[in-house]
Amino acid sequence: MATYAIGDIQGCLREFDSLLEKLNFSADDELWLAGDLINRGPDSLELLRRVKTLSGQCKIVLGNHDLHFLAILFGGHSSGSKDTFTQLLQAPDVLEIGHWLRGQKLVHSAKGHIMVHAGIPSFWTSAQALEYAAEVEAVIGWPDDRGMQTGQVTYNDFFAKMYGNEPPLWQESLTGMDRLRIITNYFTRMRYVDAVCTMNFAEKGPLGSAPNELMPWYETTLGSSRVETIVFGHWASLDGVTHSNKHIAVDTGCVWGRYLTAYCLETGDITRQPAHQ
Ligand SMILES: [Mn+2]
Repeated sequence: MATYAIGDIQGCLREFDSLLEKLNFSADDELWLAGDLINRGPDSLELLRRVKTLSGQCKIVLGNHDLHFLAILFGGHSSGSKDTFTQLLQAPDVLEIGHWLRGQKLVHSAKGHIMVHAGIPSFWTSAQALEYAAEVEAVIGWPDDRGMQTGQVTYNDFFAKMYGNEPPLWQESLTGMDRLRIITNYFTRMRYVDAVCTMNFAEKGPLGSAPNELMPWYETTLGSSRVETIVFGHWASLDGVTHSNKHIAVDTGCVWGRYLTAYCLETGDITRQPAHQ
């Protein structure tokens, strides 16, 4: 039995199938998907249908592109010019897929590893990260649209109001949408931060390309005594390199013509599937 974490698939169904074949993926194995299952690539609809059939042996955390689709479906937003959601949004089973997708997690922890789409600020312990993730998961995954209880944010409210870069720095006293938004942004959008983990959303480039006062989120050490290895996606320009064996970057830009990457939790082995043309 093996556990494979796979980075941002972004609708690259053919490469996903080829990678599973290369891994000899079987019914005994487990799949961890680090978010951004869809968008930009060609087959978001069929990819989600495929992953849904694998649900029983699959752990999924949501990425910013997955949330963007849910914000279109449930929050009244529109597709942007680079989005490739047309087929998905017109599918007869789009609502069923959407409700299933919003029931997925933001953070998953097991087997000495924590999986998240973008990252975890170093001032949160792993237990805190799971706790704060659960606050958002409870809202977006709530079974009906009446909200958790009177006065609280419903999943429709959340998806309507989730966009924005504010606030960029965590405070425990935050409440309501500001609190839900910053938790979501840390887990699904963070790349570069300053020394106290204030998020910078403008810099997206490879290491060394940002101003000196910024660093990758995983290089801040504020209070960090984390024992788990963090598996994350979202940052294709890292090309899988973090220079830290406690931080495994699995987005290697398949949708940009590079690779789809699988990391084996038990052995640390990396398997790569080049993008089909
Ligand atoms: Mn992403």
